[in-house]
Amino acid sequence: MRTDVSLHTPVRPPHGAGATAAGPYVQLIRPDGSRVTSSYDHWVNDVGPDQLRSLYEDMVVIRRIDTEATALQRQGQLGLWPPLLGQEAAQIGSARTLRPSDFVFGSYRENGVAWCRGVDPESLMRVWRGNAAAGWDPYSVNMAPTQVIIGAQALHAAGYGMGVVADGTDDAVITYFGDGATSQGDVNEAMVFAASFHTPVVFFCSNNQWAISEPVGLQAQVPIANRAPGFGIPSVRVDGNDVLAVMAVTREALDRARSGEDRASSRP
Ligand SMILES: Cc1ncc(C[n+]2csc(CCOP(=O)(O)OP(=O)(O)O)c2C)c(N)n1
Ligand SMILES: [Mg+2]
Repeated sequence: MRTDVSLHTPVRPPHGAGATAAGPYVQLIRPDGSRVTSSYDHWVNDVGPDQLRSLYEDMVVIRRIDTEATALQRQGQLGLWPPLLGQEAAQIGSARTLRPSDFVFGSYRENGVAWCRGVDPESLMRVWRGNAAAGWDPYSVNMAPTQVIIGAQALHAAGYGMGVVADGTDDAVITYFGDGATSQGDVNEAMVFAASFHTPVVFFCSNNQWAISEPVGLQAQVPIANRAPGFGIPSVRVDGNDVLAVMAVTREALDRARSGEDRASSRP
């Protein structure tokens, strides 16, 4: 299958390395900074000290931008700002695996991803000040504008993925959405289409444990990553505080998406 779900847990897992009450997850760096040996190591063998420093720099920069924008919102300079505090590693680790020709469909919270695509800080805030319908030109950075309709961007990704198949390129598509969004019809419909048409779409669920005031446990009786296999989409849970682990699982998912291995296969 050419689609994937990455579920990450930005809230520090409470039950020790490698597992929470909801089951196992991928982790390459423990909270104390020590390295965990994992079957995912080969996906990040090439990541040396320079790239690790660069990933850290990205996370520091977007936290600074996020802090400033949150302050501007509190001062009334922005009408709204969706903070990404705690989701830095998930956004940077995944976005830094993408090629420029890949296409991103994010929610309203993927400002760190947009930063990695080359969007400047002022442009990240334009929409939230009410100055523009889109903060950036989607085709100059290959990332769709901010999406506030919960889950709608997953459908756009599935459609774009069908276009990639028609074009016959090895580009990949990634769509980001929250834990709450997985209960929306749009996300479920997107997975049906993405799986049925063998599209190169990676579904990245940023599980920050809450959909406004609703905890994830109210809407999901199983780990959210377990929903994907029901659509025929392989899935993995990963520690969203671990930039290296997020990079590893996203590389694996993108590689599967690009490979085209399912395109020639017969359908049921
Ligand atoms: C279709 C739709 N329904 C309801 C809302 C109102 N709404 C805004 S944010 C949000 C919660 C989304 O939670 P989640 O998907 O977990 O994303 P998070 O904000 O945690 O990143 C809701 C219901 C909306 N924007 N769009
Ligand atoms: Mg959420």
